[in-house]
Amino acid sequence: METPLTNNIRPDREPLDIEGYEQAGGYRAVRKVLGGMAPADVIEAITQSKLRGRGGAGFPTGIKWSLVPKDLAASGPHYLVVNADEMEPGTFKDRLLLEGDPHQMIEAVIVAAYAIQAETAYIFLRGEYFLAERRLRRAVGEADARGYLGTNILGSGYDLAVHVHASGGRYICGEETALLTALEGRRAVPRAKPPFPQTSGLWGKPTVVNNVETLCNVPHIINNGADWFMGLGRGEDGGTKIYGASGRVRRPGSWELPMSTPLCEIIEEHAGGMRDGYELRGVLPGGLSTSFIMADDIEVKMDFASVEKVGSRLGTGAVIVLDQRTCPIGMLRNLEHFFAQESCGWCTPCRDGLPWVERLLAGIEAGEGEMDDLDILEQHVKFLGPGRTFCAHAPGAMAPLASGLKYFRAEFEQHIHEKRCPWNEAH
Ligand code: L3W
Repeated sequence: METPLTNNIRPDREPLDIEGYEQAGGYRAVRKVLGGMAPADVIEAITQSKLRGRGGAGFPTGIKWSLVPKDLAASGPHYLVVNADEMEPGTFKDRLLLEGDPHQMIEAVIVAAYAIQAETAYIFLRGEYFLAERRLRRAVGEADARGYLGTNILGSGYDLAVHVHASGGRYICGEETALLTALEGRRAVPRAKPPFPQTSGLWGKPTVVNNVETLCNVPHIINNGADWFMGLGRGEDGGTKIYGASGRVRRPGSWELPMSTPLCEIIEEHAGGMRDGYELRGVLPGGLSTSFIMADDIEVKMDFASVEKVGSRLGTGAVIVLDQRTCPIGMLRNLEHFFAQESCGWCTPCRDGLPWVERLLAGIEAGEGEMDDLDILEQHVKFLGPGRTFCAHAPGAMAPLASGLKYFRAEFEQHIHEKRCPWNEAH
């Protein structure tokens, strides 16, 4: 069945060119900030708004910016890097923002770069986002020609150059320190944290790395204020969130909704519910590297704290739905294949552990597993978990597995005892 992809961020409704963007009120935040706000005032406004990172981790944006050293002469130059390397499976929120409203991105970059006193900014873009790249490059050129970029922007004395960099195309490039290493032209392996990029980032200099969606909130907070932003949410976290839904729902898509919109509302109202003949068993709430939430918790509010309370993470807010006609072991094998393939190979637990996990799952799915395999999988959950590897890649891969071993124990055992995949014939 054809399922039209839906979203309420419509590229055909937003102005792509600078004239249209300005007519719609665009670049007002740049004028306001460069017309009389000190960098510290901008950081304060973002801190007050309680904006939290929308890339998956939810770190407070104002705090991140405030960790950049203030004495530019001693610590400079500073850099702003937009993490637009959107490769989390099921996630396509940033693509919509970049393709649909490129000048909003450029305006956000100018405000954020000014706040942290950076005179160079990079947009590190997923290599396959060809349309976004074209539109961003055009927007940078238009902004430059209009005096929003370059030297002495709008007569303020502030200079900024923005570069669009297309990624070579590995998932690990989205990990912020690997991204910086890639941008420096080296093999994309993560770096140890601390030091965090805010003090030692690109070429060892203070650098802020922010996700696309996070930054796109910034001009609106500057224009409308922190209270307005806080009031947009339906819970403790302010603002909106671009949620998504994929799987056997009627209308897969992405929607900008108030932060804390309940999961059931996203699925029932926006994604149109499950397709005929399919029932929802559980979801991965925010991309692959989150833990399963089962149907019992379908009313959870989709914000950072509420999702943690039911044992998962908000992540990217891109909900991947598991239905009763899909083998959960097959789903886990498929997603661990992705993680194994995308390991950068730098640290041993991740490089060797993930392919081993994939092999065990493939064996169980094929009816060749043994009960001991479940213990070995549990051991991997421990040995590849938080604190055991160089970055969050392998721990991210273990989140769906750990919760899968908990919630789908009966299905694992059924595969092993019956020596076959029950889904192959029954569903
Ligand atoms: C200063 C501290 N800064 C943390 C900063 C840090 C970073 C941000 C978040 O991974 C997850 C990952 C993916 N002093 C700090 C500090 N920071 N502590 O805050 O840091 P962290 O380490 O919590 O997370 P991370 O390494 O950035 C993010 C998961 O998100 N994910 C993937 C999303 C993928 C996309 C995409 O493709 N667009 O968004 C989804 O869940 O697995 O676990 O800036 O420097 N003490």
